[in-house]
Amino acid sequence: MFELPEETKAIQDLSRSYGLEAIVPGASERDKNHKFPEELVSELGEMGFMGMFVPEKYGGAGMSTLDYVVALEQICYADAGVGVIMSVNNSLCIWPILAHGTEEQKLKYLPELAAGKKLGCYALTEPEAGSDAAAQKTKVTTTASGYELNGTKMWITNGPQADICVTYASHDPAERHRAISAFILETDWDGFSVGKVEDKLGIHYSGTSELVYDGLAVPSENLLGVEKKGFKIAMATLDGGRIGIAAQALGIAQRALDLAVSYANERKQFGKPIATKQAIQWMIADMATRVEAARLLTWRAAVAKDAGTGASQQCSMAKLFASETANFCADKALQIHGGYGYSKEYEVERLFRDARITTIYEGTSEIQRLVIAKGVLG
Ligand code: COS
Repeated sequence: MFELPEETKAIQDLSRSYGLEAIVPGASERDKNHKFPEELVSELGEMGFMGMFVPEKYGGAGMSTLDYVVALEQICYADAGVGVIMSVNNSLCIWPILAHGTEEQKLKYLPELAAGKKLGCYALTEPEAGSDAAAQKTKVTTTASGYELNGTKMWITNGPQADICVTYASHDPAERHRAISAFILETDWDGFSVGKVEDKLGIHYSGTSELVYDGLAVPSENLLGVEKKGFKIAMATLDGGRIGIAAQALGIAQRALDLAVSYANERKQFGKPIATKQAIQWMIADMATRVEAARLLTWRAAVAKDAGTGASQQCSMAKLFASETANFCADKALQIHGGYGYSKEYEVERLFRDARITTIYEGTSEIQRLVIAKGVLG
């Protein structure tokens, strides 16, 4: 697929113009003051971008995964920190409720999440369960009215601000993935608290924190899916999340390329713009080629997900390649800017920091290679 459908192009235009007009201007300031962009999140909700593939019946925009990645790329082109807030809400909180929730759960939680009136997060990672996600130590016990959760999650994007949390806990850690259940939590319940808020290298104003469950009572109707089948929900959710991160990385990579091109055409050394030098041209050519390839992989994964054709491998390929491309392009863009690129006065410095997380969260590059190799080798 090389041409986007007309309706997807319209979403691309809308997200691009909104990103450039409303998001770009405050990006540097947000990076400095670490302030969560509440107003932007509300506006993204009003535009239908916080619940893009939620059907209209549940208050969403009823769009496709392709529409979602195209819009997310543009929002991240404007500012990847805003984009990840949108990505986590759509891919990691809304999607599992939509795919595995009961009708009551969908009616209760999706409309406000899709409207940007409530914010979602996804809490799987723990201090000792990072890449080894099945090593869950958060413990769930059954009670007369449902369940009780005890444990600590960490690196939770949107953790400090979230109202709704899709989380995971084990009935018996020795049973690894066979004993994990998924739950929908409301963060104002007794026994739920936000722990340490992380001070990060980049994407400063998207909150990242620990979440602590201390005798957290969860009613039985908030079990998501079937008891002890939560690990598959976690993995399938991450498949979709990885396409979102691919789109985020793509936005960063394209921005780095565009800034590098514009600087290379302006900056004169040895009496000519540096864009006339082959050393610079080769960097630009490599960046442009990788960006195009990353975009095609990302679009292909989105289409495969919509078609329900077991997209795990495509999602991992898109995430792996796009995130490595974001880092490559941010690095080269900084190099092309020379000393100026190392200064906070130039946007490429922020892109370099923001790009770094994309090869780590929602599965490291090493985990993506593992998933891809498993698909290839069988
Ligand atoms: N969709 C649905 N089910 C899946 C799946 C997917 N994408 N991937 C695996 N499963 C199922 C398997 O089919 C298997 O089911 P059965 O017991 O019925 O055979 C089960 O889940 C366990 O699979 P597997 O044995 O492959 O699990 P591992 O413990 O070896 O873990 C990896 C596999 C490493 C790929 C997984 O733990 C992972 O993705 N880790 C990274 C976690 C991550 O991305 N964390 C970031 C969190 S968000 S910041």
